Amino acid sequence: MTGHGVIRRYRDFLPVTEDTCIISLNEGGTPLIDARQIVTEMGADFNLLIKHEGLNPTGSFKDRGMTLAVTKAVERGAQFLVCASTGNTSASAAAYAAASGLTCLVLLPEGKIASGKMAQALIHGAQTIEVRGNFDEALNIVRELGKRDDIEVVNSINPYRIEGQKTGAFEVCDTLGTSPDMHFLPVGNAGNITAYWKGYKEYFEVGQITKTPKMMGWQAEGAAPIVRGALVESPETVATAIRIGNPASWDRANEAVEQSDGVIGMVSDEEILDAHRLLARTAGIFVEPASAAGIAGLLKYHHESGIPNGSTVVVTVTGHGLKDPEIAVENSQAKPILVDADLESVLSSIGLE
Ligand code: AN7
Repeated sequence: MTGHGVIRRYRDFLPVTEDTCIISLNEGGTPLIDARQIVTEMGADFNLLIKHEGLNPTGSFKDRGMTLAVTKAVERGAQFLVCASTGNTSASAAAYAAASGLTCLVLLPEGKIASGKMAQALIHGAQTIEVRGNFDEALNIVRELGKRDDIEVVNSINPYRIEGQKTGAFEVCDTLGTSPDMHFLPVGNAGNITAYWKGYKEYFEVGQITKTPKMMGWQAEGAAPIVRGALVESPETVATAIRIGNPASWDRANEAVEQSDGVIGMVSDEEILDAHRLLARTAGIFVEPASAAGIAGLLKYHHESGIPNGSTVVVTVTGHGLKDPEIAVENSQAKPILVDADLESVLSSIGLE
């Protein structure tokens, strides 16, 4: 491994040359955190490791693909970066655009972006447009904009996004020294499940690993087109990041699941919020609701089908909890206690004398 960021680290697997000017914010290198407390809580017996992608520079996994998409946009001389987003792609695009000097335009579904993500688009100076419609409608407009030569679309319909994101799988294998048995993750536009599976397959082909994991993808019940096998016109879920009714990588998500002998399932908002709280309370890991869908899927799958004892299971949590502070305050089901500024008041407020 040489240098920082996923392009330098994995350049042999990526479409760059010695002359490529790399736009990086030192993304990647995120930890794989042992979360055995959750396994104990489940009454199960397997190895659980959480790949905390919220610890990327803009707080989500999107940075892995954005570094390459923006690097390649600069290389070919594009002037504008454009994306539709439920919030994290736009946050990442805005930051990498700022670092590269390109102009960024983001199209967001009105009123459905977590406040932290909106703050990111605005502070990085992206032209921020709210569309009276949902993500799928915004993406359709972006596809049209992408027909112009001066515009680079940086949604995951841009193949470089998937290429960059596959480095998540490389890192998991490099850290474990092998492939996990199962890999759980949330599914929205289905770019990440596509990317992880591509990464595992490439590592298998070069002999870096001798087996590949079952890919276990999870959608929210109100936005589960792949599970239902039908487009969802008006997707709804508390996990706004995965509020998507017509995923761009739909077919490739199905392929990943079929080829890996995995599963694509769905979880309710209640299950997502329970997992969001569980992860924070039991493992000390704070994620946004969409990221908790993978954990909710893990609990559901174990309950219904059982995870074999001794398996190694990785769950990618995709975005940081601070992206969506309002949901966290609400879902904590707790409130601060207000007291007078003296010792007795503090002690008595927690039942001590
Ligand atoms: C935290 O930012 O689609 O299945 O526009 O932000 O690869 O789409 C975000 C998706 C999971 C789903 N977790 O990943 C966007 C966007 C978080 C996310 C997903 C998203 P994909």
